Amino acid sequence: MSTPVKVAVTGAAGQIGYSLLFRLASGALLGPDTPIELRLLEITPALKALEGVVMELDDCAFPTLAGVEIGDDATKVFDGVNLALLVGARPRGPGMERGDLLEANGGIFAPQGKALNEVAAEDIRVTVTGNPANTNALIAMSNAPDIPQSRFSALTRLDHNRAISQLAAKLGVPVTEITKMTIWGNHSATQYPDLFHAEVSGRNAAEAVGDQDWLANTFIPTVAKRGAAIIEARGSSSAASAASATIDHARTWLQGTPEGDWVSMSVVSDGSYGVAEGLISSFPVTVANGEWSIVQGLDIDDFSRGKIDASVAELAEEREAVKELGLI
Ligand code: NAX
Repeated sequence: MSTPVKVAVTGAAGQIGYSLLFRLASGALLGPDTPIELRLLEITPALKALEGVVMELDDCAFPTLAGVEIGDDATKVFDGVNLALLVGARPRGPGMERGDLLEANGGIFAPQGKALNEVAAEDIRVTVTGNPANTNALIAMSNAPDIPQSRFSALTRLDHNRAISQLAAKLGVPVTEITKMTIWGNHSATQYPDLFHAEVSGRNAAEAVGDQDWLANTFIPTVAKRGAAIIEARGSSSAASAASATIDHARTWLQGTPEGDWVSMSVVSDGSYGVAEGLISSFPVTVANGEWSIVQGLDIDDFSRGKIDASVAELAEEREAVKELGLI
């Protein structure tokens, strides 16, 4: 077996963590031949619960799990990590305004960005799942000046997977027939799941659906509000699906996209498709040799333009707010 890959998970005692850790440890990310070392960060009051989770990890006797370290000090936990999955975040509490939420999360993601900058491995890759994911990733990136900006990303793969699943169900085809799905913009209710570039068995998805009303008034809101629908049904937010998407995202980043397909990743904008430079926004991306590239040259019609602009405007507002708070 090769040298273990060191993977940090924050918020490891939370709901998503409870699903994510077991899949990571069992080889779902790196495969059966690469050992993984887990570095788990929690806040002090959650460390005891995390010890219980580690007992369960031990009890699984996963052949690929080379070690587990836990702690509440980011500079110790992140030391030498190759991949950081930043899941722990401050949820919006009752009466909390957006500014309060951004400030509370700034208090988490600014120091975590600094710690990664100081102690992570040279090849560090960072994925932010904790909400507001795009702006939290922007805060972490801005506080890690020595790490290339391309190593920061936020999770829109869950939205991407939801869009694939909804489209496949509508057309009665297996999910494997759907390619080139794109989520544009922010991981929020303003996100834009785009069927105009997606394909079903190689055919344009919007044409295959042939129902603009379904596309605009059912598909887009169903995908964008799926998180709320799950809370309504389950009584708590998506956890196993979010963990699964976090693994899909990281696996694609490490292993690449297949020929003729792409995925949705929130990455730093270079100005492509009119998305202001420096925002962390969701784009169609291909990945090769561990590096992502934004798919270029897609035609954006007026309908899509309006949707992308609205979501990007929200990201720009969030950036202004965290700038004013001195977080970036
Ligand atoms: P939980 O509240 O169950 O767990 C969060 C954990 O983070 C807690 O154990 C808490 O102690 C820990 N934590 C808080 N501050 C921390 C810090 N400074 N360092 C380390 N750990 C810290 O939430 P869970 O359901 O696991 O969701 C985690 C995050 O994912 C939330 O922000 C949630 O909104 C977000 N989600 C993002 C999704 C996406 O697609 N990007 C979808 C699912 C999910 O809603």
